[in-house]
Amino acid sequence: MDRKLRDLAFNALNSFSIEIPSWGFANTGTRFGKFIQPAAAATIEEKLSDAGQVQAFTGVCPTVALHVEWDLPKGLADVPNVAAAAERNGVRPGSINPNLFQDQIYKFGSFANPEAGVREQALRHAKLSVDIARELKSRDISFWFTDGSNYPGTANIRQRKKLFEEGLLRTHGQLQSDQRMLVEYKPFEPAFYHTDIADWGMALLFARAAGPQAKVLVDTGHHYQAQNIEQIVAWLLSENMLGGFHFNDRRYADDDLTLGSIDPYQVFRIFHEILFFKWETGVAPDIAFMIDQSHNLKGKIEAMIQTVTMAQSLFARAALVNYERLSAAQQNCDLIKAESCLQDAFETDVRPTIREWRQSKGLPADPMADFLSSGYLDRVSLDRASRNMSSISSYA
Ligand code: RM4
Ligand code: MN
Ligand code: MN
Repeated sequence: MDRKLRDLAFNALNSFSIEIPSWGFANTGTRFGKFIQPAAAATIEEKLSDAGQVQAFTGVCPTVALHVEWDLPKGLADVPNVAAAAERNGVRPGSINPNLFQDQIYKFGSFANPEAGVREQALRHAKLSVDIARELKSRDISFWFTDGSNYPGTANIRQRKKLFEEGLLRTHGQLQSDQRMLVEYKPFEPAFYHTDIADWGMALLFARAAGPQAKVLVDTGHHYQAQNIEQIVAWLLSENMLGGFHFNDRRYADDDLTLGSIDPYQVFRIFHEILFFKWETGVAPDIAFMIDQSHNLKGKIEAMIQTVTMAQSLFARAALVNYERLSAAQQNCDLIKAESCLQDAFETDVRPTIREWRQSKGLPADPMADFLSSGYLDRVSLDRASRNMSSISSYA
């Protein structure tokens, strides 16, 4: 790789970090069952310890996303322990994820539940999530709602839209000036007829209605098969409404597979839109890169290291696009030249450069190999195996 490309890749790598989710280290499964892994984390201490390993070996995951119900079941009372455990393990609490879907009362929705009492409880949980975020010094509160219905005619869609506007507006009013509300969308599952926040347009309208600190969160697995995700990204960037990502790969639905395992070019195109925007406008957009994956069969920490290193590689490659050349080719409608700007960058082998970058930061050149030979997995498997085998009930 020539000097200029190497510098571009180094700059990109210097600016890149990605948040990992606590729930990615726990035993997870499908609605048909769960395969237990001896090394999976069950407590928040264990999840943060595993996340600390990913950070120690890759150096680009300083923060961990937390799910209130699973990681802070006692609410604010859990904050000191979580903060201390994060510090002990060399990571910081990241985005705070309310859980407005698991409690029995949410059978017919949370913010849009027809019953006022349930809506109040949901709003109290949203407020608690904002308070937890403040105490943990986390900026982003990331809202994903399962609200929707399973059969035509069973829900008043317009009324529910209004209830969401009210709930989000009220929750936005509780944010500190430096906090952000991220609104995530998903077309279906668990609701199978209509979902109240089904796509990026709905999330955008809700975020606008909520207030200036609300932005849209794009989970790459939350789209229909043929949807052009990078176009959504480009539109949200141009509207200054792109708040963050939940990255994962998919083949069929919300599969939560390892990033880049199915379609690395898709992820590359998303990174390209972001970097192209930055080059063209001179503005570095404030976007939280986060992973939202659930590795049911692969080892959790290994899958996370695989994800993080793939994300780094795709981001570095996206930074190699020759924007001057691309802009000129687009302007001249030179299709072959324009397209090849993306393809040339995508096909560049950045692996030696990434190894060099890691060594320059005192990180292992091959994080996976070093992690696997560190003995950590054997140690935690021994500690956790018997408990894991006898507890197959909790989701995370
Ligand atoms: C959902 C969605 C949320 C995540 C949960 C666990 O499908 O992606 O972001 O918190 O899964
Ligand atoms: Mn998500
Ligand atoms: Mn999802």
